[in-house]
Amino acid sequence: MLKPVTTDIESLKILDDRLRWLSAWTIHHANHIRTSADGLKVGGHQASCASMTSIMAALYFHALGPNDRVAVKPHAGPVLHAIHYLLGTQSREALENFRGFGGAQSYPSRTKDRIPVDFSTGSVGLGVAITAFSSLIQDYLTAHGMMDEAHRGRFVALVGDAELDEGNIYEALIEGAKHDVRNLWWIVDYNRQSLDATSADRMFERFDEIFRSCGWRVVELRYGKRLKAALDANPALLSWFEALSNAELSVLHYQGGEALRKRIAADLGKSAAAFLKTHDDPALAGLFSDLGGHCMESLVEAFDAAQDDVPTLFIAWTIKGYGLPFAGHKDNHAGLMNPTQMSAWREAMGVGEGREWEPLESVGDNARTGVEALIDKSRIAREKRQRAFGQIDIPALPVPSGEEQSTQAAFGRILLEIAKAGGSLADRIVTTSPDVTVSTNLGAWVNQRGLFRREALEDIFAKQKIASAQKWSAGNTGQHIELGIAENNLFLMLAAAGLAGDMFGTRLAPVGTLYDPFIARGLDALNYACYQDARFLLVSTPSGITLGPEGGAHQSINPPLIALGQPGLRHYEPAFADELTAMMGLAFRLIDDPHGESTYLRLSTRNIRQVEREEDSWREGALKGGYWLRAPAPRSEAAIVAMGAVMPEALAAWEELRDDIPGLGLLLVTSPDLLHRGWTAAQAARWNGRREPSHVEQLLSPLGRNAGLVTIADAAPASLSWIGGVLGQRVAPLGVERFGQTGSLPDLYAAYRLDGNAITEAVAELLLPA
Ligand SMILES: Cc1ncc(C[n+]2csc(CCOP(=O)(O)OP(=O)(O)O)c2C)c(N)n1
Ligand SMILES: [Mg+2]
Repeated sequence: MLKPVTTDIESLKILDDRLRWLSAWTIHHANHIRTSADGLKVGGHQASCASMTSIMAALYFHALGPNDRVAVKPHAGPVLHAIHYLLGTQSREALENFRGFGGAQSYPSRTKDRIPVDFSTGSVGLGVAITAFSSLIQDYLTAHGMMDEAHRGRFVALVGDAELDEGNIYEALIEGAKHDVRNLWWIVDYNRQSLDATSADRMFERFDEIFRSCGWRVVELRYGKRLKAALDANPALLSWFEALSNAELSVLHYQGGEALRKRIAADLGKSAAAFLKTHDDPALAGLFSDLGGHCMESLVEAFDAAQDDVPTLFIAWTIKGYGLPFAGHKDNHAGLMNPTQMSAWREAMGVGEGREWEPLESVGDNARTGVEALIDKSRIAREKRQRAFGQIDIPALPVPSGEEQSTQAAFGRILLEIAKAGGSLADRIVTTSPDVTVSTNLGAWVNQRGLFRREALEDIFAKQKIASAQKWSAGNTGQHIELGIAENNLFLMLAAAGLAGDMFGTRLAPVGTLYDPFIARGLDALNYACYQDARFLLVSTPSGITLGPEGGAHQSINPPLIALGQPGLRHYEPAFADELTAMMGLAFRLIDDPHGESTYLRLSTRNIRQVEREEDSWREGALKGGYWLRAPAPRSEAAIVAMGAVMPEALAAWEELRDDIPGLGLLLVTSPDLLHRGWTAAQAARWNGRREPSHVEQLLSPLGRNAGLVTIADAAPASLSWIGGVLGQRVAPLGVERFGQTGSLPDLYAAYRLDGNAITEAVAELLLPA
């Protein structure tokens, strides 16, 4: 083989140019060349891509190892596609269809893109933070002997500087520091521009302090080698440069060499005369564009120097739109080169007309061998990793005994029994909670299985023999990861643990608990977890105004509606402990099934009398979303439709009304979410010629066509009221629509119309002749 004529650095610079070209061209093609079916702007972010191509070239063609995983800044998605195009793992067809149906996705997507995407990104901040949790999960797996040490990797986040305003990053930073997180690189594309404007100067150097105080190494790449040498030789110029505000510097990048000359001459006068004499305008523009994040030597050196496992923040100074006509312009975030600009830039980049998609177009013969060698040597995964499923044996789970039980207490007891029994499921469960472990009944599980910490941590209270129901010693065999109160972190942890099968080849069964109202606090992170098809069980308790004395701030109202609209998450709200057992068994199976999903169990602290079962047919209905707790007579004119903790009221009302309304039914709903999904899926199937009625249609069909339904739930009434639309039956919806408050259950249920009287009145009204 011929020895490459170019050095690796030169080849990396060529790859940088190639990535800048291909990403910009992909976006240009989608906007200006592909025919538009709807006249809508397709969009894309040429400036955000150009800002990062040097960093990404240095990473993907030099620094990354085979086990490293990267969360790519969402707006640099086209650069990732261009990298895989050079590797031969992305097709031209997918790039030509960028942002089109079935084409390369606008923002990297684990599930939708055909190239391997380690983390989906899009909602800024979340992709950064999840890398910390994935690193913790890697530590967890290796500590538990579930992953080979040799397969450990580093977790890299490519971060936009404005992304650093997202609070969830700091929540993750703090949690990571508590857990002594390692093997993390967060690389900031410090172009000092956001979407709207240039970033606030006052944050300069603050980020360094914040990260350093959390134990991170901070590496600032402000200057490229050439610029550094020029400034070192000219202290006045250095001070001048460092005094420029973000906006001033951006303006100069945009205006170019002539403006730089004028400004330097005006500000520095004679002291800069010699310097200006030796630099013409293009040389000036080139020199001042040599920021650290565009200097291949500096990037490679910095990455090579950070080979230990200390978490590291790289602040790489860059220019948004580097090399493009709108470089540095504050409005360039969604800016697109017009066809004239593109054509001029094509020529400047040495790309022949009609040869725009040639991967190594413009790479001269001398350089080609070296460039190809680097592409071949790139150690990143080229294929999507196999998703691991079917790894956990799920035994029959026990039904806790007791005439009266709450679903929350039953949850704790079921987990305890799993812990005591041991086995495959018990070993794969990892629990986590944001400081509500004890109050959501995870305590008994933790006593059995311990807290996870890489370094052992003694329970000082236990050592001093101070009585406590909780044993909180921690070590690297523990199976509970305790989090501080940050619900974003809970969902990011569930996302990371729920992707263990995809990322590390070992499926975990993550169980996270929190109070139901605080789902809202972490909602975007929950959506993010589901978007990536992470698999977990979310247990949300207590819920509703049934929480009584805790009052309105803790009484959740709308989570069932959230669940109704959340893809990838199945909501169950059991009334009885045996239903809960069945649901937990299924939830674990769904975690470990390629066609499964995550489960959200909305539980309650209310002790309710358990029902006697004569046979087992309820179970199938309970898992499908509902069953008749009291069967209606054929063509019955009314039914009560109830969910969850208010079941005693529904049963009492049914007892009271059954004589007056013979054939009155009581439908117990366990999942409005599943019933609704089944209904719409059956409709869609009918359009395709299949005529299978959905579960909810089957449930409601024995009732009379004009039957009245009283729906009741300790939640927003819209959770159930839609049921009337299934067969066109009339509905009187009961539920909670105002904020809750403190009170006893009889007081609250009366005030919010969740009691037997409300049901009786509603049934009576429905049955009155119109
Ligand atoms: C949570 C969230 N809020 C808002 C947006 C819209 N948005 C996309 S990019 C962006 C600015 C990004 O600036 P920066 O992180 O500095 O990236 P770059 O300058 O490299 O494009 C905003 C506000 C988003 N994607 N996610
Ligand atoms: Mg920016």
